[in-house]
Amino acid sequence: NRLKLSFLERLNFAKNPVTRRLLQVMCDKKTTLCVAADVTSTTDLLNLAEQTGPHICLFKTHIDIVEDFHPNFLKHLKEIAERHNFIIFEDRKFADIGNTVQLQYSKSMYQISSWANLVTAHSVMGKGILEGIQQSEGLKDRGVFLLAEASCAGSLTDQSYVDATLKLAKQYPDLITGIVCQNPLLLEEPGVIQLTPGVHLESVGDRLAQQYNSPETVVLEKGADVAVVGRAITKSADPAAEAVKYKEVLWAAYEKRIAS
Ligand code: 5IU
Repeated sequence: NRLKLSFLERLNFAKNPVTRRLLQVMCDKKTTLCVAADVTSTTDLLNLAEQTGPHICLFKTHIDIVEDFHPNFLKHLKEIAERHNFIIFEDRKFADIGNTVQLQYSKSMYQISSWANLVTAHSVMGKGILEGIQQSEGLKDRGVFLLAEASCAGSLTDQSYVDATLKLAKQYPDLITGIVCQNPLLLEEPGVIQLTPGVHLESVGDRLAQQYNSPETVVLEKGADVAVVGRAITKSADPAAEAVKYKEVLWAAYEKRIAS
């Protein structure tokens, strides 16, 4: 069962190249922290990447909330990612037919496929989305996190949706990096990563239905491999110090999990 294996042991099971790179980064930097960079200016994005970079494995963007986007900005982000050894992850949540997703992924001013090694996709539309991503132009090494469950209250996903999502993921082992979910589910494949958002040390939620668990809870009870932390870090007075705090609590919980 994946929950008892070390990330290094799991590396050999991973079929997707970005998953292998991610597991290697996690081991090398001793971090399972993904920062959710929900900020709206390129300056704030680059500052956050610079400050949290040494402590994260994934830098998760929502490029369509950036108000002053310019393609030149991506050069800077990629340079920071290389220097601090983290992976850029655009949380695009693709949810259209394959042909449209292909255009959204590789065209527009964002050209996501040219700079983000990882993206998210909804499973609701079936295999077309995954085929569309797989067959697009762009970076050779690419991976998809498929959404099975959400952290927010009132989400419409039920057990049959979750089961169907896992079944779909299993059909694309070369493309799927992981599943976004809130429970250990039936996800037993050691080569697939569980990504879990909704993590905060101090708060239990926000005013728009977001729900939080502690880092220990998501790793030890909910099965998270990588934890997504947004405002707990981005809104803090010292994002770097806060990232260190989350990294350490998360890593200690992971070590406890594989030792127990
Ligand atoms: N996110 C969630 N919950 C989900 C999914 C994605 O919070 O179920 I799927 C995203 C949204 C945001 C980040 O970019 O993760 C969490 O940010 P906060 O830690 O600030 O709530």
